[in-house]
Amino acid sequence: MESIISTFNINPQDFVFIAGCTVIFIVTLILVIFFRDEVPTAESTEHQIDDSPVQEQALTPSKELEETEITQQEVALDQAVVEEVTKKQTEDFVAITDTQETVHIEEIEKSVVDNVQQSQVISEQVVEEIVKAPEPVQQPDAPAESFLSRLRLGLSKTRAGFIDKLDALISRNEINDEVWEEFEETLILADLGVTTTMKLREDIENEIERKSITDPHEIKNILKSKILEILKKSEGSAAISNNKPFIMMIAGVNGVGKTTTIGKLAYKFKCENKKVMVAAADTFRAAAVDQLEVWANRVGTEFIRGRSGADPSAVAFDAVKASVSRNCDVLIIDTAGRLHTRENLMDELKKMRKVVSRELEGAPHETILVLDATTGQNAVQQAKIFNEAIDLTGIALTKLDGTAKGGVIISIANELNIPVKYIGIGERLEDLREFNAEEFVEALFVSESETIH
Ligand SMILES: Nc1nc2c(ncn2[C@@H]2O[C@H](COP(=O)(O)OP(=O)(O)OP(=O)(O)O)[C@@H](O)[C@H]2O)c(=O)[nH]1
Ligand SMILES: [Mg+2]
Repeated sequence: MESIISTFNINPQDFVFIAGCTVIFIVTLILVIFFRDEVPTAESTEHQIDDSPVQEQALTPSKELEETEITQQEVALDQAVVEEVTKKQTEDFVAITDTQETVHIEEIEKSVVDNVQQSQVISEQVVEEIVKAPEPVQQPDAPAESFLSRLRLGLSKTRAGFIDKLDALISRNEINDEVWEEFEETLILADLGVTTTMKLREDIENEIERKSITDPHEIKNILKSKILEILKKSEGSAAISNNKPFIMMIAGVNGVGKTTTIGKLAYKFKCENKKVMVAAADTFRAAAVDQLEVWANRVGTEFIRGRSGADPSAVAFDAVKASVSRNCDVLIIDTAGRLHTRENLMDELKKMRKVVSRELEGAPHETILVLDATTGQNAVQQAKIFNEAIDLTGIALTKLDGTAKGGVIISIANELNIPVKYIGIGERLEDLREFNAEEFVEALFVSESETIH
């Protein structure tokens, strides 16, 4: 140290001062360098991840500043935009409110009604589709004569098994016990049933005795008038009432002809210029729904399709609503003939009837049971069971064309207090007829030579 002092010729006090300043400078320098390297910022870390050199970051603080300023400007801009938008929305809202206040009260009421009507139409859960009616079908211009000849033709099997046998019977010379036994047998084979057969025999025998008739041919004439008497009592009006929509529920065991009958009914109403809707509430079989849709398309009616497996009552409920909102004249509801669930068919039908009547007072206006004439006396049993469950208003007897058991209609009319409203005499659209006792009896008792025309 003395050599340094003597070499540079400075006094010792100046030397201590210079040395102290140098040490302080070096320590300060070391501290600055250490802290700058060892405590990096969050931004420098991000940039490291981005492979940007640390040194560059450390050497460009002005860039950070620039970015911060831009961000602050953006935030300020965003706030301005938000404020502007909010202001505009508020103005718009005030404008809309002002406009709404000036809208005429009737327009508001109309939109409310429209909304209610729309919401009334369907609940998407049960209804899969409502198909608008296609172009209407041509009205049939078939003359009345062709109907009668078709009825005669339709009843030809029953006539062969009933009237032809009767003709053989009355060709005897006298009326004796043998004739009466064969008479009973003929009527029972034609499916008039034991009760009705016995009643007819008793009534005719009494009349023959009272009038002292000996000619067996008279048996046929008296039988004809007695049958007409029975059928006349059962003849029900098929006319639809003023109720709009007129709602018909169609029931019956499987395969009797419900869906086909609905197709024919829809056609009949369509020909009367009615707006018709058909509803497929047999949701257990997809094929049943498709089958009804085919009929609806063929006839040109509105069609409401229930979702597969949906509650049939819910479909019926929606169908009623839809038919009201679409201003239909007639709604015809198809039902299942057999359920594939453990539910009881009668309970299901009762429920459906209740739901429909709750939705529209007085509905269903018709509860028609479809019976298959080929099942003979079984049809009478079915009618009794269905009537207990759902209060039938009428019967449609189908397939009279395909059976020798058409005599069942006389049994139905005699034993049940339910009017026969329709008869089915074939698979064509026009093969459903309003039941007319006189026409029926004439067609049944017509002689073979007359059926040719
Ligand atoms: N010959 C004839 N056949 C008929 C008549 N009515 C219906 N059918 C036929 O009877 C069969 C059954 O008719 P559907 O209408 O499917 O019977 P359904 O009662 O709806 O049957 P499910 O839906 O299975 O309960 C079909 O082949 C029809 O063509 C009729 O008056 N005469
Ligand atoms: Mg069916």
